[in-house]
Formats: sequence, C-alpha cells, structure tokens
Amino acid sequence: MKASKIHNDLHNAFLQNKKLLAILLDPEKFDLSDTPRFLRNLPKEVSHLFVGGSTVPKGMTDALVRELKLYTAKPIILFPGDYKQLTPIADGVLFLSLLSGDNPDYLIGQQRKSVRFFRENPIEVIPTGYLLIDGGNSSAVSRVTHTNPLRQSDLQIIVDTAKAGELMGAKLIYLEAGSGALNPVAPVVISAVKKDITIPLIVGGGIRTEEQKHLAYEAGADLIVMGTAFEKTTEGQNHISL
Ligand code: 1GP
Repeated sequence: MKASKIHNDLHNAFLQNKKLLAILLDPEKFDLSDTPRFLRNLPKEVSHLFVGGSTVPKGMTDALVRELKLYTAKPIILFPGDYKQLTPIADGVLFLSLLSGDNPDYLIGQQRKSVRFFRENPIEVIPTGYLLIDGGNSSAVSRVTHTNPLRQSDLQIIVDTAKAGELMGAKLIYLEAGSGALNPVAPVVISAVKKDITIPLIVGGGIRTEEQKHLAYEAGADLIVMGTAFEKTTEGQNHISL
C-alpha cells in the first residue's frame, strides 16, 4: 500500500474547512472518446475524480482511468461497487464498508477478496464507512447489495452508524442517497452526522443543482459527489454544466 497522500490532502482541506467536489464517472455511462473535451470543460472547483459504478464489466474501469490519466492531474479515486473494479493505475481507492446494511459480503467479503490485489499493487487505500440513505427511489446500491437504505427520519440510527464507522477506524464517512436519488441526503441528516464525527464527511446522490450543493456544504458536507449531473445526454455527449 502507498503512503496516504490523498487522505492527507483531504484531511488538510477538512481542517481548513475547505469544501471539495468530486465528479463520479461511471465507466458504463462515460463516452471515452469525449474525455479531453469533458475534462477541459469541467468547473474549476472540481477537486477529485471518482471512478466506479455498481455493475461495471471487468476492464472498463481500467480503460477509463488510463484515458483520464492522459489528460488530467486531478486525483483519480476508485469508488468500486465490486472488488473486480480495482485497477492499480488509479491514485487511490475508497475502501468501502457498507455499514447501513447487514450483508456480510459488503461488510467484509468484498474487502477480503480485494486483499490479494492490495498486496500486489501499491495503491492508496482509504477506509470509508459507507451509509446508504433512502433517496426516495430504488437505488442501484440497494439492488446490487441486497440491503435496504436507512430512513432519513431515523436520525439517531444514522448518526450512531456513522460514529460506529469512525470508531471502527474509518477515515471518511460517506452518506449516499444513491445515484439518481429523488431526494438527496437532507441537510438535517448531514448536520447531525457532522456534529458527531471528527473525520471528513462525504455526501452524494441526487445532488444536481448549485442550491442543493450549497445546502449540503452548509450543513457540513466536506466533499460532495456528483455523478448524474455530469453523465452523457441522450445525444451521447458527456454533460458538463452544473
Ligand atoms: C455518488 O451515487 C452518487 O455518491 C452519485 O449520485 O449520480 O445522483 O449524482 P448522482
């Protein structure tokens, strides 16, 4: 495993209360041939690129990371739905434990299966407590992991789960409403979690507008993840405006 450059930078930004923005690129939904234009036109505030998806076929993640690397120096972090998406050419990987659900495959199984890869490949691993929160529609995370999201109204359960993640050693907590969520994680949920944890907080799922972004930052998100807002349109081009 590599030194913790990405985590250190995230943590320093967190200490300085500097807000970060990651764009999530799903290799299945990204037009590779459009990569240079897409990257050129990204808003300046984009600090990280996340790459991953719930159901990405083998090899696709690797191809996308390789292509991105040709045109950008922004940190590329894997956000894998499955250990088979791991590729050594990314800068780091969110090592996710799906704490909101009770499926052992996503609490320890996937992690165990990825150890061999980490032994053989020097990539930064960032332990991340991942909580799926109800976004008002059925999410791919829920379908793939066979787990139910936590209800936004179960505030104390969400806060306690996030805190348990921190106590178990997570370096980041990630509140996920699911890609394409109708309702992003509510500000009241974000602020309750933020008050109780002492590590950076990532929030994503269903955030499409400047206003939603602003509300999430104001409530305490340190890093926001946006995916769908940047995905390719029906005309096939990757979309880039906020
Ligand atoms: C990352 O799954 C999200 O947390 C991305 O969600 O596609 O709705 O932006 P969107």
